[in-house]
This record gives sequence, C-alpha cells and structure tokens, in this order.
Amino acid sequence: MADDIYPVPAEWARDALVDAAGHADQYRSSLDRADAYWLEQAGRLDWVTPPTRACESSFDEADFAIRWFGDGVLNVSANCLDRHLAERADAIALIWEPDDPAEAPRIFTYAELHAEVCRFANVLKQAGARRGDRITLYLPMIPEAAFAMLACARIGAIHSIVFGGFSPDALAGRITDCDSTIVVTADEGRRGGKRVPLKANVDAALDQSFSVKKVIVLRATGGAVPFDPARDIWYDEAAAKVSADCAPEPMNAEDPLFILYTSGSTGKPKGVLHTTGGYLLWASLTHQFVFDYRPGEVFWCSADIGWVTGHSYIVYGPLANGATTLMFEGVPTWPDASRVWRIVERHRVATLFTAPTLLRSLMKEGDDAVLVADRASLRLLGTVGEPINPEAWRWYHDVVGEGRCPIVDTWWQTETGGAMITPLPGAIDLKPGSATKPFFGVEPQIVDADGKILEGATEGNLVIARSWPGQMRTVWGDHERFFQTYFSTYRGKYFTGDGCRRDEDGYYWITGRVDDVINVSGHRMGTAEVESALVLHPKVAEAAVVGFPHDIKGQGIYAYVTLNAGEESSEPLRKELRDWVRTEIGPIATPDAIQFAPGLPKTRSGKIMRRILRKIAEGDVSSLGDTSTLADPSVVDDLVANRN
Ligand code: 6R9
Repeated sequence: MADDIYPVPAEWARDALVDAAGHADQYRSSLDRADAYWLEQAGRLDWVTPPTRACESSFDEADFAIRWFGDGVLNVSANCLDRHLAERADAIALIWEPDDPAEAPRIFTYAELHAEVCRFANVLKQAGARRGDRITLYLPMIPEAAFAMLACARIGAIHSIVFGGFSPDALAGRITDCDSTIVVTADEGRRGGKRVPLKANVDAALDQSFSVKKVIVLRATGGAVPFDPARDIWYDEAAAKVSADCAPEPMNAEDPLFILYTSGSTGKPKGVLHTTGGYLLWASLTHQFVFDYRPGEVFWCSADIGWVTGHSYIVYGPLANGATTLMFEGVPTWPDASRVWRIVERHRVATLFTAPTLLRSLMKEGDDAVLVADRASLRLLGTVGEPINPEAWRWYHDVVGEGRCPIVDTWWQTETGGAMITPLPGAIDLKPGSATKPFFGVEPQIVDADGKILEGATEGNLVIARSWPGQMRTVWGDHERFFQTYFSTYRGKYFTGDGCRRDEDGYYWITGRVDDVINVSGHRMGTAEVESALVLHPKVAEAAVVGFPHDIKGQGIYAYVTLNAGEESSEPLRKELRDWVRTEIGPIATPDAIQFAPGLPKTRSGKIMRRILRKIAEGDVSSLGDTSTLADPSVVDDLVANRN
C-alpha cells in the first residue's frame, strides 16, 4: 500500500523560513563543509569570545571525546535574556497559565524576566552557590522554575531538574549521584486541583542524602509545610533583600549547563550532561527551523520542565530566539477535556508541541471537546516522545488543526539535546507516523545486529554516524559508562537504542526501543528500575518487567512477580505491590498489570527470556518460539494459563 502523503501546503512552500531547495542545500552544506557551516551557525549566539573551532569530537575509543566550539566563551542566560533587551525588552517572554483556569495568567516581558532571573541568581549566590556547583530543582510548573534554571546558568552552576512526580527515594538518588549542595523546591505543587507535597518529599529525601546544605523554598500554594530555619530559606524573604542586578558569568562553551537523569536499559538512571555552547546552539537552531518560529507568536510546548523536551522547548530554545513561550501548570484534562484547546484560544497559541499519548487520551473524549474552542491562531502542530500512530496523527491534523496546520513529528532523545529527525514544515512532505528526514548536520544510519550499514529501503537499528553540537558530553561521574552505553555496540557510531525503518523515499520511521527501555506515555522507564523496586518488597523473591502495547500510553508496564516461599498471592497484595512501586519511584512507574508467577522462564545459564515474557504480556501466545532451551519449559504453560 502506498503511503499516505501530505504535501507541503503552497503557502508554507512560499513563506516558510526554509523551503525544499533550501533544506537540501543546507543539509548538504552541513555535512560537506561541516566546520565552516557550524562556525557560521554559531554566529546566531552572542559570544563573549567567539569560537574559532567547531567539532573536535571523536567516537573512537582511543581518542574518545565530544567537544564543540572549545575556545568559545558565552553565557546561556545572557543569550536568553540580556541580548534581547535592546530591541525586545517589552516583548512577552513567558506566559504562565495556572492550574485553575479561574485564576489570572502571569505574564513576563523580557525586561521583567531578566530582573527575576538576576534576583534569583543573587539568592542562589547568597545561599552559597558557586560556579560549577550542582543545584537540584524539584519544582512545579511555575514561572520560578524557569527563573531558577536561568539563574543557575547565569552564575555558572549546573542544574539538575528532578520531575516533581518522582518519589523521595528517586529524588534522593539523583541528589546524591551529583552531590548537589542546594535544592530548590516549593511548598507544594498543584495539578488538576490536587496538591503535590514537594517540600515534604524533599525533607524525606534529605534524610538519606547528605550533600545538601541549603533548601530554597518557593511559596507556591501557601500551604503549611515543615521548615528548618538552619537549612531552609523562604525564597520570597531572601529575594526581597537582594538586588536585581547580577552580571552573567563568562563560561567556556564546554562548561556544564545541566544534568538530567534518564533511564537506560541497565542500572540506575544516568545523569546526562549537556554543556553550554553546543546545547544552546542546537536548542535555538532547531526551535527556529523545525517550528518555523516568527517573533511575536506564542509557542506552547506542553511537556514538563522535568523532561528534556521542557528544557529545550519551553526554556532554552524559545528564549534564545526571543520567542514568547507558554508554560502550563496543570493537567491537560482538568477541569475538563477542553482545557488544552481553551488554552490555545485564550493565549492565541500559534504552535502546539505535545505528545502522542495526550492526543490519544483527548481523542477518545470526542471532537466536540475540541470544537468548542477557537483554534484559528494555530499555525503548526508538533509531537515528540514516542511514535505517533497514524490514526492519532490524522485526528491531530484534521480535527485539531482543521486540516491547515502541518505536523512536525520530532524524533530525538535526552541525549541528543534537541530534534534530530524531523520535518521542516515548509520543506518536507509529511507521512503520518514518520519523523521523516534528518535535521542539518545529522547523519543517521541503519545497521544490522553486526553493525553492517544497510542501504536503501531497510529496517534495523538506528545509529548516528557523526557528532552534532547538541550531543550529550558524558554521564555525570562515569565517562566510561557513557562510552560503553552508546559507543561500544557499534564501533565509531552513536547507538540510539531505537529500531528504525527507512522507506523507498528515504523517510525514517522509528519502530521503538530495541533495548530494555519502555516508553510509557512518552516517559522513559528502565525495566530494571521497576524490577529493583519490586524486589525491595519483603514478600517478593524475583521480578521481571516488560512493556506491552497500551491504547493510550503507547506502552504499559507488565510485571511478573515471584513471591518468597510461603507467601500467598492475592488481590490486596497485587494492589500493595502497585502502591509500593509508586512510592519507590513515582506514579509514572506504576505497573499496569502484575502477574504472580511461580517461576520465570530462564535459560540454563539463568538468564530470563524476556522475549517470551513480552509475547505473553502482548497476548501473543501462539508464537512463543523455541522454548526448548529453557531450564524448565513447563513454567511457560503456567504463565500462559495465568495471564492477566
Ligand atoms: C525527546 C524525548 C527518547 C526516546 C527515543 C524514542 C522515543 C522520542 C519520538 C520517539 C518515535 C518520535 N521517541 N521521540 N519515538 N517518534 N517522534 O522524548 O526524550 O525522554 O529521552 O526519550 O523516546 O524511543 O529513544 P527521551
């Protein structure tokens, strides 16, 4: 069957920043004369000392390094704020839409945002923060979260944002891993009319992590929270005493900007490190061209700032480009299923960038929930986080976008800093479900299990063959793990962990993770993390976790649990284990299904055969493949008979 193709609309071909010919030209130039091309692109940033060198990366073990613009000096917050003041001081930088739609939005011009960030930076300094220190941010989606990020960047401190939905244990692990000395949090968060006990979670986390000297607490709800005057600082009281002037610290392009923990296939979450120059260039360049951004337009990325999408497309990319960025505190289905579209109407949103899981959950509410809101301001739609099923794509295109708005399906990762395979709306015809073509400077390849490069229309594992400026630089504290995780599977190439198909038109179709990472509602979850949480429970002997297809979430979490001898399986225990994982990691890790299993299918060498567990979880029990190599093939019959 021929693919469904949505050609570039005529007005986009005519008016977009980049058309098809421009795309082809720039793409070629970005690969053929890479260093010159990237030094030119670097000119879009404001440098204290402009770089004279571009790429100095090598993916080979002998001289392994990821390095860009190594002699350049700049400050990220100056690029996001100060340099816009001459011409755009009164332009709107940030629009904040509160959880409760009855409350007024808060709006900040570039001049106001600049003052807020400088003040925040001075509060951090007064709390003892110095250049290079790690500062953990555990915050709700309030403007102060953006102030805090930019304030860290301003003084050269490294922020590590921990998603507000993570548990105290998960938070503690992330604080300890990078030895944060300061935590910034709020009394409570608000989501869908409910309160999230952020400060209480921080207190619990700090019972087990001892590097933290000061906790800065924002008053977000005014709720009563425990307060330790020796350690805790109310932000508003401290901010009233400091000035709104703070000179930006000149940073080397390769100085760290932030750490962001993400799940991998093994072990504990990795601290992905991004640095100053290359990351900002990538966030800014992709934001402008992927979204065809025009000054004055309202850009809304609906991600949480606790994920990389929020870092790059709520804060750094848009603000580097002098854009108006919208931040939403609440949940998209509260108070009702029209909330997202009401926000589009209220703030005249031009670009909406969201996740397929949200679209699927809103789609099932029916079209009327969309149609009640005026969406004439929308010009462009975007998705990220997981493959989008063509049905959701068409609904987004036809119903949400009234058939007018192109959709940019952007494939990328925490590790890549920004979009990597993505349409440019004026240049590339769309195929629902395909992330289409590589962005400038990105050289994707599809390889087989042995690393052989597959040409033409094919399917295999996705690797990137050369360095790009937004690439992560290391795993915090474990450079060896960085090399092993990403560069040892296929020598000389960055391995993404994703499977991918390329069609006869050279379009890329991401088929999902090929490692033990599952993608639940666009959030990455390592099966090993959920397993470790389960086996911490005193009644659990062993656990194996796999993903299975889920209508709304994309993938759900299916856990096989073997209890200790003498323990009885029961419904209350099933619930207890679900709650246990929620408490250990956070709600996003809650298993959708738990199957009690007297035994797990293992090879004679003791390796769990996940392939079989996946098939059973998917309900595909007719093709379990060869089970003869199992130590005890009869366990499979029991698993099949007792599927959830
Ligand atoms: C930005 C972000 C990365 C993983 C990635 C892939 C999946 C992201 C996608 C997509 C298909 C897309 N993914 N975007 N799959 N189409 N447009 O999501 O980062 O949280 O690190 O997740 O998400 O599997 O490897 P992160």
